[in-house]
Amino acid sequence: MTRRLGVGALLVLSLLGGCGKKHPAASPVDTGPRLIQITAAPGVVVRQACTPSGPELCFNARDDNCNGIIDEGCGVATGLVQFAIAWTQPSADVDLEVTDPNGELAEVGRAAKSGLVKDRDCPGKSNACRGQNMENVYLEEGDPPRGKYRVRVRLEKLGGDNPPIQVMLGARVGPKTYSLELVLTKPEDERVVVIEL
Ligand SMILES: [Ca+2]
Ligand SMILES: [Ca+2]
Repeated sequence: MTRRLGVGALLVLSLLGGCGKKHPAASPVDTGPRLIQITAAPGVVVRQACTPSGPELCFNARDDNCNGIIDEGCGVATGLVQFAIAWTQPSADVDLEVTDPNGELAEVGRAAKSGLVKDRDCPGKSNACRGQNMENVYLEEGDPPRGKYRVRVRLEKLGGDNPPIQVMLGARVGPKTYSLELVLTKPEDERVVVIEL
């Protein structure tokens, strides 16, 4: 814990210019969560700059209109921290597993101590997601713990669909969104992304 705080402080200092002098206190609007860095497995395409592609589309885990919110107006819950995945094959079972800086896994139906909760598990029993496969983990309330969020995207089973499975991973940190793309080719294939704030 001490080491993590130390590294975070160093990075923040370097972002501020790293001269080691005292800086004026940040204004209250600047105290929300901010991205420090994204560390992705090889093959994961990371887009840190949002490029608007038109009106917001539902259930694609993208901030299409770059307003800082993923899939707004679609009944998808969001918070100051959010991770979402989407894929188009109806039967493939892809899992989003997010572990917060405390080492706790966000699960459906139970908020972690950090406030992180998962609210969709697709394709779900009896086709509950109706072919709109999206999994969503978000901060229900409060200020998110700073540190490393480990995001694992894993292909559980193909369910009769043909590989490869292209997965869009969207991340929201405070007022900004980030887009990542990855490809899973066989069952138990997985990619890990670490998002530090
Ligand atoms: Ca949006
Ligand atoms: Ca969208």
